Amino acid sequence: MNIKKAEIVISAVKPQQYPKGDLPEIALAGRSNVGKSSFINKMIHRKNLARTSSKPGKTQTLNFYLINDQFYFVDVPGYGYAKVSKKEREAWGKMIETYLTTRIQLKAVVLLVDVRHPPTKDDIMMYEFLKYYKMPTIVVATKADKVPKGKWSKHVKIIKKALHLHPNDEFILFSAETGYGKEEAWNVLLKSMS
Ligand SMILES: Nc1nc2c(ncn2[C@@H]2O[C@H](COP(=O)(O)OP(=O)(O)OP(=O)(O)O)[C@@H](O)[C@H]2O)c(=O)[nH]1
Ligand SMILES: [Mg+2]
Repeated sequence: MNIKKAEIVISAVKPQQYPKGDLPEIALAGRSNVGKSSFINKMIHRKNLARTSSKPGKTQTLNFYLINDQFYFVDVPGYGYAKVSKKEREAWGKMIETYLTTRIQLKAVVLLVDVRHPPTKDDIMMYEFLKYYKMPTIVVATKADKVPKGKWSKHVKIIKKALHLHPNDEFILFSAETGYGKEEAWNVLLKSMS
């Protein structure tokens, strides 16, 4: 995929702020700090267009990144970040739910999980939520560089089993550090938008 142009269009908190038009959108969901913003940056080979941080809770709004004037990556705030108030958490939950359940332009959700660990309760809940709404989901197990190659298949098996991965859903092993899985991810993303 040749990226000629990538720009942030809006950080939205409510539907009136979502971009107009009917370009397809791919949303990134997952636990705080799992690597959603890093995934976007790696895919479009930009160092820091989507702001990343070693501190969880960096992304707090729905950030719409327009790629090649063709489609949007939508960076969604991560869940499972302890250091926010209950009220804040509820507000984020509503914002995310509204977007995921009402946005017609949304073609698929990339659900990122950490390949090092079994999915958390929140990961499983998120996946079930997406399946309840019949949302095409691409599970990306990221940070593959942090697990020795010989152990990849064992970790992958555990994740697929814990999620009860739906047969129609794609699963991709990925690393934002090395770029492993990037080409496969592009193939799957383009297919989901076609
Ligand atoms: N080694 C390694 N580190 C990664 C990878 N992906 C992300 N990271 C690191 O993990 C940390 C969190 O990455 P982010 O991309 O900011 O995570 P996020 O999911 O956007 O986090 P929030 O915006 O807080 O929800 C950063 O320090 C990244 O450098 C990966 O594939 N490999
Ligand atoms: Mg982020």
